[in-house]
Amino acid sequence: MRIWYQRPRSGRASHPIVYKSQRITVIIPCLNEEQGIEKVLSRMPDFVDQTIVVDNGSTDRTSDVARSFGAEVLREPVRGYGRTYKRGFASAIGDIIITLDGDHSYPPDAISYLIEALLHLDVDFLNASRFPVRDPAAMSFKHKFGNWILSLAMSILYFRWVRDSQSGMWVFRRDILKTMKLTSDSMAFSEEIKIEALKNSRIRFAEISIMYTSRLGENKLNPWRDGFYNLWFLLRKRFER
Ligand SMILES: Nc1nc2c(ncn2[C@@H]2O[C@H](COP(=O)(O)OP(=O)(O)OP(=O)(O)O)[C@@H](O)[C@H]2O)c(=O)[nH]1
Ligand SMILES: [Mg+2]
Repeated sequence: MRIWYQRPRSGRASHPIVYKSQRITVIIPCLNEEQGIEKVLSRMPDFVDQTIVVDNGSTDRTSDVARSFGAEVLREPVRGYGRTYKRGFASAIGDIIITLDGDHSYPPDAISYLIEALLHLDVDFLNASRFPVRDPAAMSFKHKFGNWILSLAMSILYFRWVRDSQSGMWVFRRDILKTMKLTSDSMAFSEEIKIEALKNSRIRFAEISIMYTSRLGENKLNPWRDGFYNLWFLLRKRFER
């Protein structure tokens, strides 16, 4: 049974919202994403119970913009993508958590479709794959190639085909977090959470494609440094005792 309540345009719901008996939390890490976060939050579906924006020491208006849309803003002063997620997870109350970047490259409109898929496929962790990338401006050839290498490496090391090991959009049941050992504070967090899901036989994992588009605002990723570090992290995690 689906029960939706209306909520004011900005601000959190004034009544409890239940999406097929599941409370929904969206977590968005942000480092100077004032442009992107405005677009992302303006497209946030009404059935989302809790929207957490983790501001990783932004010097622009990211936090103000997020607050104006009624999001819960958490400040994480120590830099790092993984660091922001650990901070966000600690405050999440939803039964289902959805993540996406604050740069408006992942589609908020896909949230309902992804939750439906999680419930319908009866899985615990659903990875939203950016591939095939249909928007030619969304990802350079170099990034596609790097992503392909990293996903191939993860697939070989963990004996499981993963199309997009670096996707930043995941939908999962919050209770699986307590079974995970999440150590990375950096961009490698994205592959680490998938590895923790994949290697646990009690966590059902699936992947589904979404539309990925070009980001708003400035690039922060350092493709060579982050790419090689992520490859090193994969190997270290696979062979650690
Ligand atoms: N790179 C980076 N991103 C961070 C950090 N903290 C929070 N973020 C946010 O994490 C999300 C992912 O980072 P992006 O820089 O978009 O990484 P990406 O999606 O791999 O790279 P792009 O193709 O440039 O979008 C964005 O919303 C960032 O604002 C950090 O320390 N470094
Ligand atoms: Mg991004």
